[in-house]
Amino acid sequence: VSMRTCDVFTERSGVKAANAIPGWLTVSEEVRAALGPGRPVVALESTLIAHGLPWPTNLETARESEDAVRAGGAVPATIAVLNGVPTVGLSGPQLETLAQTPGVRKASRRDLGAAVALRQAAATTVSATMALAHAAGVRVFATGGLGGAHRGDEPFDISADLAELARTPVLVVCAGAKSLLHLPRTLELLETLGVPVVGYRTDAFPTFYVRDHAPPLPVSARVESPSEAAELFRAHVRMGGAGVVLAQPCPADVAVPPREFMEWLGEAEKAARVLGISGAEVTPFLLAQIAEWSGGRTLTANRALIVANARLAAEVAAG
Ligand code: PSU
Ligand code: MN
Repeated sequence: VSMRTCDVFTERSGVKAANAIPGWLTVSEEVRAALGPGRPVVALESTLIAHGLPWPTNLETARESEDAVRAGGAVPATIAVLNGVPTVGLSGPQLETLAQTPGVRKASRRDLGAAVALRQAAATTVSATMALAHAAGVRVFATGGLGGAHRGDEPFDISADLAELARTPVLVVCAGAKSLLHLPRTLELLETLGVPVVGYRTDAFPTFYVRDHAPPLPVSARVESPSEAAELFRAHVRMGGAGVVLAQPCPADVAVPPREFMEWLGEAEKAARVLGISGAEVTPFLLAQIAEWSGGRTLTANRALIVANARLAAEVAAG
């Protein structure tokens, strides 16, 4: 099976027809029409819409990302669970509803079955989006920043994104991992899990909307072009590997200076402790607090990097 699905990415042969899509998965007409003949498709996630960014920046970012994918020569496929139905390729109105509805579940990989059985709406994280993209035969996925190992030892918290990268052959284009994490630990875990961390025109692992981590963190490989990235991914999967991280630095003009960021993060972590925030709520809470304290600067950067990643992902998928 994995050899076959791999063909979608390697050849435009039409080997994998749309009818290989499982019955439990709803795939939009447009995405189906692209997947059939093997035209490039880029998956986009929905947690950053429902939980990562506030209204109306969330909807604007989602639309701009889809536009960026099209401009890069691919078809966008935003992924979520709608009333218990895993869906690849949200329509405009579906996207808008997701962006506006409060209380949508945040689903990582383990929550997908519950969302289906309980007929819930769920926004998918990187891990759940990878799982559904893979089921549809979509090989390339763009997001903002990966989850990873959180700072401190208590509460213990490691994102399901890392485990999913270890098992699911999807290329994840991102701005590295979120700057609010324990980044050296996150990178060590990715190595342990056999996940290549590839810098796009950089030797230093990008850290979300903060560009410069001191000291610089190493990537496991560097590529200079979308086609090199695609070739590395194909080689990795051919030899039995699964997920690959393609990390592109945040656009320099909007990146947040590290010193200021660390102050905001310290305050946000304090607030999280006082309020007893834990589990899946931690990341959205910290992002929202930091956005507030930064006067919206982190939102500008977050949006810009998501759109830039969508564009790059399209070029890789089309390449
Ligand atoms: N990128 C962003 N904003 C986000 C996310 C990514 O720019 O909110 C989301 C992704 O869905 C990622 C999740 O999987 O944050 C990580 O959540 P957690 O730390 O709970 O695993
Ligand atoms: Mn967690």
